[in-house]
Amino acid sequence: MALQAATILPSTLSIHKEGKLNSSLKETAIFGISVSNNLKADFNPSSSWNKDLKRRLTAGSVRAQVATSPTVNPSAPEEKKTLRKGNVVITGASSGLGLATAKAIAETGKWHVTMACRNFLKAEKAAKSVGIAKENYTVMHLDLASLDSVRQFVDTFRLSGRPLDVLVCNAAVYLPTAKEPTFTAEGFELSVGTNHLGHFLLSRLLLDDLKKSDFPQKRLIIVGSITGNTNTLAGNVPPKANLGDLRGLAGGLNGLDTSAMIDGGEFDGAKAYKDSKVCNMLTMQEFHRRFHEETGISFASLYPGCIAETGLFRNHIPLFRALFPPFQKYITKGYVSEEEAGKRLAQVISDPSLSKSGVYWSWNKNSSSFENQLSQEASDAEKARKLWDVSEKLVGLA
Ligand code: LMG
Ligand code: NDP
Ligand code: PMR
Repeated sequence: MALQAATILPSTLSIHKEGKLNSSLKETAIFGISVSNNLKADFNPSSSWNKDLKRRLTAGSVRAQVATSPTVNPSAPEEKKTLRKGNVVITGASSGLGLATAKAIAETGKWHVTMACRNFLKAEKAAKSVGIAKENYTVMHLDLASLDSVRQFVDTFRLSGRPLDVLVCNAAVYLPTAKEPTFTAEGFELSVGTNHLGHFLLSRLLLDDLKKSDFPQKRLIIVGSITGNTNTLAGNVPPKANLGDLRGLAGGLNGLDTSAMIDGGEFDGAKAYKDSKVCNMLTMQEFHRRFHEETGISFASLYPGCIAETGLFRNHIPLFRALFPPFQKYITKGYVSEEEAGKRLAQVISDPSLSKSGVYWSWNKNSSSFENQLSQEASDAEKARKLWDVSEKLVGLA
């Protein structure tokens, strides 16, 4: 531990001296709420909901359901956009950021949240404990550490008949004290397998569903982090993220005939997590390049702030868990509460002013959002393309 401290401190202090973290970045103010979302209609789970909606719209019977918006003229084409709740799927909504986001977005009354979770009971209890109204959420089973489970989730979601308007890839595991790698059902190292590969397959499969949605603002959000970005102080705390030439990933991350690490190096749980976050941010940009223009879907990533008390740190040593929150609150001042972080992610889901595609959002001390810059590696287009190709093969899409 003393050695660890000795290796961390000099590098963090020298980075700090550069003192230019995020300072040159453009800020974007947060504006009000969605106009089109003001309209409310109950969800109709028939597969022909879309046609039904249009029929009711033209018949004018929709007026009965839109008491909150008396100015609507159903025959005006621009008002035809949305007369129903938005539907968002959030992975890992059973704790931390995912749960806080589910609560924040459900509370608007304009969204139905599908909580895609590996522990059904835990998720149900969590939703109840934070007071999400029954009609505003559904728990559906999803274990990202199994590609079969990902495919099953997609099938179940489709059977539900719900449209998909926004997908949030939020779930993650962090194994900082693991000495040996552990693996997903398909034998991929667990952190990259869960955080990146599971989400990669999920979002590739659900892209079709997003395309079909008639919602005015369709989004695919993949949660990133500052610790994967080596252009920041936090990203320079060892071990640093580095995907190298992806040789370990190309070999299947199985720890047998190839390394369990993306870059082919020795296993390091903290590095595997940070590498997985780089993959998340690269994947978002590759989606943007391939699909934004064609589909109109907005692709985004974000760093919501340091939510130092979530379950993410459950595998860290007790001393770390005790000191990390005060360290972030009083020394780095990077701390945010789960509630605040949930509101931030909820903005990326639904705020019209955060609809730009290809953006990595962050928030400043006044909680104003801005378009942040990614590190060189996390914005490397060639690496993103290669990551996409290798990941496609691993999850059986190519
Ligand atoms: C490591 O453990 C794992 O071993 C490794 O495998 C990997 O998982 C890695 O990145 C993940 O984590 C974490 C270990 C690293 O952290 C701890 O064990 C936390 C306990 C540290 C105990 C030190 C007590 C010192 C008291 C300081 C009081 C402030 C609270 C500090 C909380 C630190 C939490 C991160 O070990 C360290 O991180 C070493 C930390 C060394 C103390 C740092 C003191 C803060 C200095 C901040 C400098 C910022 C610049 C300010 C400049 C001011 C100049 C005057
Ligand atoms: P939590 O541990 O509280 O939440 C993680 C969620 O992921 C949990 O709901 C967990 O389920 C779920 N999960 C883990 N493995 C799987 C799996 N195999 N299948 C399905 N779900 C799974 O952590 P946070 O809320 O902090 O993390 C949420 C996101 O925020 C992550 O992407 C993380 O990288 C990111 N982030 C967090 C920061 C922080 O400071 N905490 C900072 C920056 C980014 P279960 O409840 O069953 O364990
Ligand atoms: Mg970090 C501005 C400084 C800052 C911020 C915003 C974070 C965020 N961290 C900062 C600085 C430092 N951290 C410094 C100076 C140190 C050395 C003392 C430090 C240490 C540290 C550790 C040991 N920090 C950590 C750890 C973890 O185990 C966490 C981690 O890396 O998980 C991968 C972590 C984090 N610091 C953050 C954030 C957001 C994390 C949580 C991980 C994440 O979600 O990406």
